[in-house]
Amino acid sequence: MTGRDYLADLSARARLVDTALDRYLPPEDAPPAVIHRAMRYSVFAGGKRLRPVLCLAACEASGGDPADAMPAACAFELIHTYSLIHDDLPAMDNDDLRRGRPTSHRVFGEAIAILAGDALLTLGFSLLGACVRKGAPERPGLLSLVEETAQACGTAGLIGGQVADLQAPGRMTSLAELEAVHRAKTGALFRAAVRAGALMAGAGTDVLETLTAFAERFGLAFQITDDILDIAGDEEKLGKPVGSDRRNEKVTFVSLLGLDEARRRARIAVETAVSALDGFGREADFLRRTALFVLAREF
Ligand code: GRG
Repeated sequence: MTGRDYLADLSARARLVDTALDRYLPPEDAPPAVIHRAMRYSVFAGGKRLRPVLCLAACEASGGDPADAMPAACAFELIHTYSLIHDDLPAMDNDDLRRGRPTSHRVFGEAIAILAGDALLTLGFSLLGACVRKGAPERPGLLSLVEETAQACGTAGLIGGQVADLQAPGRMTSLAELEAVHRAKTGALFRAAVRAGALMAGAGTDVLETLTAFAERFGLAFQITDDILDIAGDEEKLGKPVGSDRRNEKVTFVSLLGLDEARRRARIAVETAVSALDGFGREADFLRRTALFVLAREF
């Protein structure tokens, strides 16, 4: 399968996610309309939908029906979009462009942008709660879904990583420190999304652990390539300005290791992620191909 075939497959899966997101988000004209417009503006501004498609693919790899995992998959996209809106705020990165469009606070003002992020996070957890209510009687492993996802979003995950990043933009000097920040800031949500897909399929401990190992290496590879794209990427394809890490004096995998070594580490992380899936057959092909896509991605 060529890279172009993979992109067509990714985009078909992303379209299914978009259709479901459209169903779960309140209509734009439902009062109070401005918040619903803001939520939809950021969710439908584009985005690769990697977290939801990984959630669905993990469900498929675990022998489940991906359609069952769709509400959980959408929850991860909503939570991810919340984190992007808040990350762009003047009090955080103060960015003007996201997903090729003006950021939420530039269009709706800061107060509505904050509330739109909050509302997406809340809606995400509401969808996860519904998954547990419906699925847990048959799949008791699902009982941990909300708790696990809350941990991935909290001070040991997204928020903790963001705080460390804000406090120490130029102070992190070791690779171990940088990896720990990104395990929390970027990796935790990928990990939780993949585990959620497996839990929705009723996966046992072995499958869950294997997919967790995949997700952790995937998350690392994704962050390294994100740092590489910030130096060597194309602004138009990325939908945001390049060079912002250097301008903000951020320590990145590229600033610590150089471009060649960062590329080598990304390749190793992807190879390790793919080998974690050795015990799976064709049902894990989309996970494997998504890991390979991360190495080649231009956006
Ligand atoms: C809780 C405010 C708050 C922040 C949490 C996730 C995060 C920390 C901030 C978002 C900004 C950022 C650069 C995060 C690193 C992860 C990352 C590379 C996000 C971009 O993910 P993609 O490329 O985005 O999947 P699309 O737009 O394709 O969905």
